[in-house]
Amino acid sequence: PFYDCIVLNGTVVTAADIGRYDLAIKDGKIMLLAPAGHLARTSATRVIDAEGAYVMPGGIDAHVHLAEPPLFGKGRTADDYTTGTRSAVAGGTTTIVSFAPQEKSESSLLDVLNTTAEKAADQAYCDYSFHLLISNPTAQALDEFTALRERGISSIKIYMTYEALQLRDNQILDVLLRARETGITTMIHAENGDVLSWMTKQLEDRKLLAPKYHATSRPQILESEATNRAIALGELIDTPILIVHVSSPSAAQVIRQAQTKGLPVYAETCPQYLFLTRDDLDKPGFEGAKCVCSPPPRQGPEDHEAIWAGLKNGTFTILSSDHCPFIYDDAESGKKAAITPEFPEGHFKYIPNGCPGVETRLALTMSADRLTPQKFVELTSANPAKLYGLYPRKGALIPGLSDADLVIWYPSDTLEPFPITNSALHHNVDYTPYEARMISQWPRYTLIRGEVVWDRDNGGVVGRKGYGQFIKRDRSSLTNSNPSPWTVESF
Ligand code: DUC
Ligand code: ZN
Ligand code: ZN
Ligand code: ZN
Repeated sequence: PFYDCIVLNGTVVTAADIGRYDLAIKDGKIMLLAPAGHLARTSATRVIDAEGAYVMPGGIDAHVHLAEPPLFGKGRTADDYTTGTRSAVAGGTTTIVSFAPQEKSESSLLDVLNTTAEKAADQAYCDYSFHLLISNPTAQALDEFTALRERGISSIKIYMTYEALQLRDNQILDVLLRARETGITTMIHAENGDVLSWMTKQLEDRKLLAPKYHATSRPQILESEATNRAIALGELIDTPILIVHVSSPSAAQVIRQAQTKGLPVYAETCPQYLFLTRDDLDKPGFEGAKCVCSPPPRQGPEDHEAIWAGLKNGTFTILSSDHCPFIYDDAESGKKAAITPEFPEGHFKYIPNGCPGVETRLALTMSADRLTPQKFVELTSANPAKLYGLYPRKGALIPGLSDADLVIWYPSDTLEPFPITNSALHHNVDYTPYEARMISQWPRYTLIRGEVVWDRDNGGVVGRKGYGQFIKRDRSSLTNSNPSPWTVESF
């Protein structure tokens, strides 16, 4: 047969279009899109009948934490490159971008990149790249930005909070200027770390320590203030920034204002800000700890509505998982996160911040049925590919150019609504914050470079560890590529 695989009778969706097509794959690439009924079954070695279901470019999750040491000072991440990417493919995600975290004591970013690359080598089920997480922007670290670009790394993440990670405004400016010069996109965790410490002290003084006070310690204003400041610093340097994991309607509003001015400000949100609320942190004992993430889930339906609106109106560029589960009860160290001799009942400030979600991101969002299929692809695949320099190899279905990375869903109304259960997931975590939540869709097949790696009804995860490749990335294609030199005289 001429083709390796054909997908017949699909409702093929990209960020731009939707229509009934047959699709042909050869040598791991999309080779042809043809009107439905055009391709003979005998033309390919493997035939997949989509039966009218959506066929989309595979999910790209540009915010995933794997195999990280206890950088937040508490707990190590639960998933490594094997379990995290296995979970990804079972949820329809074909490429992840995870973090290569610099600790303050490490001066060379290239060393950090090499260490992380070793952790991922021959381990991954899906394709992957890294964002460099910068906690100590020394002269040496900044000088290495050019070398990072040559290694295919075109984005970095910085923090405005957490003692072990927080950069001061002058350090942020140093980073942004060098990022501008080297064509790097800077992701910013925008929460005011000093206000957060102060709020935490107020709660401690009143002995308010249960998990729900995690949310109290991080009110919306602390996010919108930092977001506003991050945008101001980015405007001063005139360089693109992305605000990660936006949870607050007030922060979304600040971002929208900046975008309306024409500033290159991008934003990400996550399912936990569409489906969880502060009440999920308020459960007996330390159960609520499972939904502690930062920023915290907000108050209720009005907050969720504002985030959905931001997804629809373009305020949010991407929808990522921020998959960041931790080992709470660590057999290796014998430590229980959140429990200390001083606070035997636990204390919210010792709960590691993050929850699992790489596997549930697409199914939860699809089942909510709030976005057009094209918008769904834009937010979960095409835009992350463009923003982080993977497009059109990833995030598109352009014959000859795009990898044959696909997520194929069930025909509508063929799955009875069913509950999410942790036992059906593939991560290395003993809970999901979405346990028992009803959904109506799940990826039926996931293909990466033409190979079926997930077949829900015949074998489940059928891909293999080590199949996933490191993908070199170009600069972002969402902004102009050649800014004029930055000078202080222009102010
Ligand atoms: N930020 C993240 O991006 N992930 C987990 C915790 C955090 O604060
Ligand atoms: Zn963060
Ligand atoms: Zn994160
Ligand atoms: Zn989280």
